[in-house]
Amino acid sequence: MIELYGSPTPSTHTIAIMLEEVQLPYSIFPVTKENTQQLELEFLKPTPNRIFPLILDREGPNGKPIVIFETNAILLYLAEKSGQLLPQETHEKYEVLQWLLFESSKIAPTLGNSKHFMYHAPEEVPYAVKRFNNETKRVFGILENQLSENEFISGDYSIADIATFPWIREYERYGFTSEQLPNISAWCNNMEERPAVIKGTNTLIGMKESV
Ligand SMILES: N[C@@H](CCC(=O)N[C@@H](CS)C(=O)NCC(=O)O)C(=O)O
Repeated sequence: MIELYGSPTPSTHTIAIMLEEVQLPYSIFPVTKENTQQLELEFLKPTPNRIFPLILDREGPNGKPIVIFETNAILLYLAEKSGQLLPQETHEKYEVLQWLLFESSKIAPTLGNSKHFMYHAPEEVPYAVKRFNNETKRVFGILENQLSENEFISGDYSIADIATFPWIREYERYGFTSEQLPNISAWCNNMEERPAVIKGTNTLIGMKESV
């Protein structure tokens, strides 16, 4: 049984969707401001970064439990464990890996900062809003172009789609319309029809976003 710890952020949605796709049994443990101290005692000491999501697989490699943080490290672990959603062939595998790393190094930090300065910052910082909004526009442009000739981000449906979708499906929050992003919006519609995406997304509804 895999234990998923997190709150309803894009990254935790990614892991819930992946667990649904590969059909590994799991339970979700909501992380709240109130229970982080207890979690700290149980897990956070052995992990150098106090961030979520994280998973605990009690039946890890060689029967030994394993704790993993960083969304895309968790995706890679689950892809390897299940033998699904990451191609075996080297060219195809690295195509997927480059988009997976693009998600963690560019998409999530850019959109996360953009959202923060637009909606949550305690003071207005026009330069930061402009900088991250410009970069957000560039990120959406890259994906719109990539999806113009591809049904999925890289070859067949893969962990690159699962990592990217929970961020990109919120395109309206960044000021875009579906008419401006026809390829992204078609890809989002396609993703939203997948039973695992529906289930993985719904399973976090009602949970507090609290860390
Ligand atoms: N690169 C990390 C980012 C995770 C992250 O920033 N998590 C936030 C919630 S969205 C968090 O746990 N923040 C708590 C803290 O910083 O103490 C990943 O993809 O897992």
